[in-house]
Amino acid sequence: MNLENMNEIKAFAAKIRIATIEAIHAIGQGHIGGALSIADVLAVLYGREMRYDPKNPKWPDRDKLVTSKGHAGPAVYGTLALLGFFPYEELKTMNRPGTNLPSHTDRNKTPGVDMTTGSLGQGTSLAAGLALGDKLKGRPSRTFLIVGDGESNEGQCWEAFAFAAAKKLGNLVVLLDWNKRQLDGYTDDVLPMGDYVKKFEAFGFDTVKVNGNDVEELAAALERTRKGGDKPYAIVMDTVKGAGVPEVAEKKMNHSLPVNDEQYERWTAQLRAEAEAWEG
Ligand SMILES: Cc1ncc(C[n+]2csc(CCOP(=O)(O)OP(=O)(O)O)c2C)c(N)n1
Repeated sequence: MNLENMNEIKAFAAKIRIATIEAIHAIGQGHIGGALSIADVLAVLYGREMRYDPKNPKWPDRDKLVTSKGHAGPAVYGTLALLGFFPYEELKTMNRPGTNLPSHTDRNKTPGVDMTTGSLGQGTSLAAGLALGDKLKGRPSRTFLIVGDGESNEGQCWEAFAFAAAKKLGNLVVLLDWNKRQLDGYTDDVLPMGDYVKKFEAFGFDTVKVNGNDVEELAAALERTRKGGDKPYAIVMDTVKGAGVPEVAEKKMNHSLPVNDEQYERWTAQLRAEAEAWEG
């Protein structure tokens, strides 16, 4: 996809949210908050930033996405279905016996998923390994790593970040989903992490903070990372858990919620109207 027009990317983000709700509604409940918060970055990544081929998901020179907060699978699946990696109807099988779409992302099951994740923290090391491997092989590929703020409580993340800086992985972009909430409350109550920008800078990253639900800001920040170089990049995304569906965003505990038929109809109708408005 090559969406240069921001309105098209906003429409794509609305469609990713619809597809996310589609998958969660079909099984009745799911990780909706942290899936919706990354819909905008997924729209920018797959809409204009990443190189990939839905017909050849294992193309070695593709860019890779590691969704280390693997429970955000519904948003990743929604994106990949919209791009034609697998049929859209398959979204309705998510988390059911025999599905190719388990609740957490799995590279052995889903075309387009580049890394298996779900045990928080581990995806950060895996992404650093992917980026190092591509660098050693001289590939043009870049690796994009989405990490949750609750997830960043895991010590393994910071070991991986130190490693990425030491190995000069300018082909690695960490996207921290700073949505302030985790499974059981606010990240600042569970284990406050302080100033992420200062932390990443201290770890040797080229760092910027953006509104992570604003596709223009995300696109500009991601464009800057194209130059590669000797430093890995960190984009601290100030987001809202549940962004795009006010009823979800307003609920304090919105990590995993049921979605009933009435909510499904109302939320997707609203998002469809938004997508149509952006598409003019
Ligand atoms: C190692 C590990 N511990 C605990 C869990 C259970 N768990 C799943 S999601 C989650 C909260 C994650 O919070 P955050 O990274 O902020 O994700 P978001 O709020 O963006 O969904 C927890 C504790 C897990 N998947 N892995």
